[in-house]
Amino acid sequence: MKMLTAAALLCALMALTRAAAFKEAEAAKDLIVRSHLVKRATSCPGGWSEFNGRCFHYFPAPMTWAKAQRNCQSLGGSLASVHNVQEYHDIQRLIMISSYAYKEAWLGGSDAQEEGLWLWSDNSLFTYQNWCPGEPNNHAHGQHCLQMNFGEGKCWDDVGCHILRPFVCSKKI
Ligand SMILES: [Ca+2]
Repeated sequence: MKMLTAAALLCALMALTRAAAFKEAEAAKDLIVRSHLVKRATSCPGGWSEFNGRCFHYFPAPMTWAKAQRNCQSLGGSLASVHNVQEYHDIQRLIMISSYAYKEAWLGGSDAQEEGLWLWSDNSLFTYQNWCPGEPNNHAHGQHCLQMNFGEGKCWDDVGCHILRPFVCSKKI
């Protein structure tokens, strides 16, 4: 009898242990699924790099500012806006990694609407600036788009929007 009771107890204990282990495994699985979902919701799509809570992508194919902007829009973004020096350096690094040079590239800045009034194409406020000395100079009254990595300072310059440049898109996560 004692043996039977002991065996029954052992069985019950094993069943309980198994149940607990199963519960634990399910909880772990749930956590993985959840963290995966959370990760998916808070990170950038493949090929995009996350800086400061936004996603950035460098496209090396040169095109006009407007065509570059349209391409960014078709990917759910806009030509990149820049809001501090850290972001600017992050974008410069992105270009360097891809093209092994600090290539001139379009950002989303433009004063085509009103001369001297610079706006970002993603509608964010144009506050941080990194113009090269003497820029923007609106040379020959025809420079309304912002290129980065200009000159020795790798700073900003205004140029004609029709010239062809690689470009950087940004979009929200
Ligand atoms: Ca200029």
